[in-house]
Amino acid sequence: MSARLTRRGLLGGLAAGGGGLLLAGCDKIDAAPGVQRILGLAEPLNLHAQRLVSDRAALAPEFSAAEMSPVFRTNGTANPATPDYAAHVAAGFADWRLAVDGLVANPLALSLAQIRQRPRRTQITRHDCVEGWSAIGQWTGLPLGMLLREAGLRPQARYIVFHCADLFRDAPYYESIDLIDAFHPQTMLAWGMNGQTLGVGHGAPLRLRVERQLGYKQAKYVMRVEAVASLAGIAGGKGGTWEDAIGYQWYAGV
Ligand SMILES: Nc1nc2c(c(=O)[nH]1)N[C@H]1C(S)=C(S)[C@@H](COP(=O)(O)O)O[C@H]1N2
Ligand SMILES: [Mo]
Repeated sequence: MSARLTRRGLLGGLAAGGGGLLLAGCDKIDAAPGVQRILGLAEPLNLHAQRLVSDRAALAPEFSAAEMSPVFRTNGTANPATPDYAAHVAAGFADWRLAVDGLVANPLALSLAQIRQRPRRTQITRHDCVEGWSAIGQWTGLPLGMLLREAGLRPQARYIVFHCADLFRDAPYYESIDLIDAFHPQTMLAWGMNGQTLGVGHGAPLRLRVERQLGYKQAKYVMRVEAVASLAGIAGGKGGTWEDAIGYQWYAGV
């Protein structure tokens, strides 16, 4: 049975609750004689499930400096150009604050200087856009998990939503990820790119890097990080601007 389970099928079963997975197993072996037999079959299924869960924790490939793309194009918004954003650019983001709120014990409002003073991680990864281009670049930033631990997620929190400065069809661009990706060691709010301060084209002052997923998940111009229990009440309810607009997958694994 485990050999016939597709990745999607098993994850669906897990998402619906472990009970569904076990029940499916029990249905299959109902006729089999003896409890020994049931225990014997349950074990490989659990190992398989475990492997899929740890797969989500695997690192995205990292590259050497020599492999970096000479040109990393911009895509989507290259400048939010709202009066608010333009004022922040003019001031060098001196008065800008990142809001961390929603289902957190300690809401935060951090300056860019405070964010840059916190622990940082640097990684060289490949960005894959669904429109058919890729680029390898170096990102430096604050691991998102550290920020969330500082804010203290409430137990009801299940998703992290990123609210951006740019507008798409008059609504702010937004994206969201689950807590597995939020606490993944390579997931960060990047303020540096290719050894320089992150520029306007690539999402200044702060953009998400969630390295196991496609380009449109990499929210630029992040103004606010919100912890929520459900995505249903936010914008179109599908967890992101492109998910709402044209039905792109919410989980866009690469
Ligand atoms: N706020 C915001 N984030 C965004 C987008 C956007 O239009 N607005 N475009 C997305 C898409 S489709 C891609 S491929 C990447 C492009 O990032 P880059 O401009 O740094 O290459 O940003 C993603 N994040
Ligand atoms: Mo993209």
